[in-house]
Amino acid sequence: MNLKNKITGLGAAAILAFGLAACGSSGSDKTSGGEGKASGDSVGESVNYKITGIDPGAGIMEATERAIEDYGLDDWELVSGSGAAMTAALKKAYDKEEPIIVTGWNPHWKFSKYDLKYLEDPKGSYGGEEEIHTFGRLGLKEDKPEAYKALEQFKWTDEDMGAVMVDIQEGEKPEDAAKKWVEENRDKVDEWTKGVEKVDGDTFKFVYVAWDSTMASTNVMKVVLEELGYEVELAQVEAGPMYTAVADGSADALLAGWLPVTHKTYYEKYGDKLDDIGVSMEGVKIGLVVPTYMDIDSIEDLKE
Ligand code: PBE
Repeated sequence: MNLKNKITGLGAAAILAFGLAACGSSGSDKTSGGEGKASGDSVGESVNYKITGIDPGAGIMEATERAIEDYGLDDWELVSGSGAAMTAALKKAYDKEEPIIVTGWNPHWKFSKYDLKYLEDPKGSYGGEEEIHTFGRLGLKEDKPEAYKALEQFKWTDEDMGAVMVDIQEGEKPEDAAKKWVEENRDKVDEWTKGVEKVDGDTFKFVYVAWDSTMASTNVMKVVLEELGYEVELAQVEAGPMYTAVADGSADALLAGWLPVTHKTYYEKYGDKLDDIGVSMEGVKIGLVVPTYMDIDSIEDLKE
């Protein structure tokens, strides 16, 4: 344990090294792929008027439909899929230096692996800085006060979560990546569990969606609650069912409440049946993301 404590910060160093390595190789395909944007093509033509989205229930999909309206992108289509399909499409395009527009968010490992930029959003379709809220079922505080207190004290940074995400992306099992992070960041975990008594085999159920960011946070809190003596179950669902499960009490908590914009619709629908336990991260963001080799800066440029 002590030895592990000494290598705290390795995660951040790994991200940095990873990012640099990616930069070093990113130019290698410049001459071969390069269909990028033949001169004369509009951005729309170059990507077939497609924005590569994720799962239909994600808040970023709703925000993107709003952006398509706000910016009058009548010819454009938002293609749904999954977080994994989006990053696979991004990798494929990036390796050939071809144009692609994806729904993107921070924290996400893709920013340490590829050179990417957000398109400016002068109309504010995606809102601004967001927070990630932890939502519990009503009655959780009375039923499982120890877990509740740990969730209340759970707070970390983009960099913390990034370390877990990069390890998972590089092939570690989510639970192993989470365990490693917990062992290397005892000081932070101790803050979350400060004043929390251990329990003896009580159960706890998280619901989550397979978004890379949410898998990282959910697995880390699973490890933390297990160390406190809980038997923790993770149920992977779609975004809508994630909210209904906590609202109807069939799950104890979710860690992916992105507000004020991303999950506004879910919050309006289910907010009064949720306990807003706390904010685990500030300064997160959603938007449209493109590789920096693309010659556009703003969502407005998609109209041309
Ligand atoms: N995300 C990640 C989610 C929330 C967490 C931005 C992809 C979304 O609902 O859009």
